[in-house]
Amino acid sequence: MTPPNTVPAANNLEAFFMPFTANRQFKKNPRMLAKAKGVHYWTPEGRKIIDGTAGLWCVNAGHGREEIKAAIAKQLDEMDYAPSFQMGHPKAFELAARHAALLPGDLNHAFYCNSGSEAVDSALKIALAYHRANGQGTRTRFVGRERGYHGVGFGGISVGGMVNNRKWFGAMLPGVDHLPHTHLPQNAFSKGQPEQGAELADALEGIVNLHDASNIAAVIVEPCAGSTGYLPPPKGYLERLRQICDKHGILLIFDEVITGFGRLGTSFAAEKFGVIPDLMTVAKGISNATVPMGGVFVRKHVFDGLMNGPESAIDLFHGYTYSAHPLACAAASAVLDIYRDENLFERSAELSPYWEEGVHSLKGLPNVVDIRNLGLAAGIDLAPSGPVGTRGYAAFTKAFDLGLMVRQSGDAIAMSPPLVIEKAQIDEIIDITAQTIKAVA
Ligand code: PXG
Repeated sequence: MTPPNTVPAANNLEAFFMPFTANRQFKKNPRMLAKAKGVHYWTPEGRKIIDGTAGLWCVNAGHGREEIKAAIAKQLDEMDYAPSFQMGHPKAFELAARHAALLPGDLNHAFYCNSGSEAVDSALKIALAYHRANGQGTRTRFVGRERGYHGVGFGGISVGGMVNNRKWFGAMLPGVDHLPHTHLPQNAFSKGQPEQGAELADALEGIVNLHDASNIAAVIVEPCAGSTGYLPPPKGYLERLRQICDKHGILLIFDEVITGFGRLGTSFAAEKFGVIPDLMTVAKGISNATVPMGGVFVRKHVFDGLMNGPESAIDLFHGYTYSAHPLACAAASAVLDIYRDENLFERSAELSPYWEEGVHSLKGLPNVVDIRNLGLAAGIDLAPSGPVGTRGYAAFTKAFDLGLMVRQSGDAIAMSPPLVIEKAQIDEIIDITAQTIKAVA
């Protein structure tokens, strides 16, 4: 008898329950990717697609990097897996020291996990534990922001601000408030950071007045919101948020899952804006998406605050089987070499003006109602053509047909190419985007 797992099923798309996908629609007309190298994907039929989004904002150093492949293979030969609970392996400590050296300010301790969602839930838990360990156990509330995306764990959707990611799932964390989002119509077509809106941070004072600071643990924001169409922070906004948090002893968490590792032309958004959060969540570019990895970077006072108990007591009752997985650590270390040796963060900064000029050249095309950019990423809002997302989806599929990968969020499209992109390839992305926008008019 043939064992069931040897039955060929190469063309059966049914069994895979696809995430964040219209499963039935996709399976009728699939968009498959079979190969990737540099800034390109290829479909199984051999059609070449330029990767305008670095996968899902994660392949910052480009696809198929031999150095990362070699590092993972070497690690796999030496040791496939080692636990990180009450024991360790050298690569984890080496990686954490390298991250600490790269991070701004005194963000000098690294907790590792496997995704951005885990990073966010870990950061929220570290914030709670920190306050409790410091005699402020009443600080249990969180503040997120409308249009924020912090992954899909229950913590992340509770502080997140995307209605579709929340409305299906009923019970969430109790005690969460949201700041207003920063997407203001008067800032339309701003190049880089918009002028208006720093005062939106003051809404935090209102939340403090409502609950009292003694009940609030932390505020979490993306320094530049990614998933809801790319929303750069208004000038002065993050600085003001930092000030208000300091005034009230509230921890500030920057979710840098997208902005970390070079997207804004600096190591992290914290460096770009000169605003140091108490905790920072990362994923994606940390391993160039080769092996899943996420992390929470914490400042000295937060780490020290959790070291108050007896030396023999576990400091934080939290962690994952795959925290600091050796393959992820090997990959992440090799990625840091590439970022350094190829100056990719500087490269991202140098290319940003060219990118800015390119994306803003799309102004005036049919239905383009806003264009935003910062670093090597951009969001373009299209006027709706019916139910929300209809034109956005049409643009996403049209771009794919024309050989370009973009991301869609409602009727916005977002782009974030690998940092190794060449100017001529930026031209190609802009050209196909223009054709796409005209085609969906
Ligand atoms: N925080 C932020 C800021 C993110 O952008 C997560 C947390 C969650 O990471 P994981 O690894 O759990 O997915 C993210 C993820 C898109 C898109 O198209 C964005 C993400 C994921 C998938 C698609 O905008 N961001």
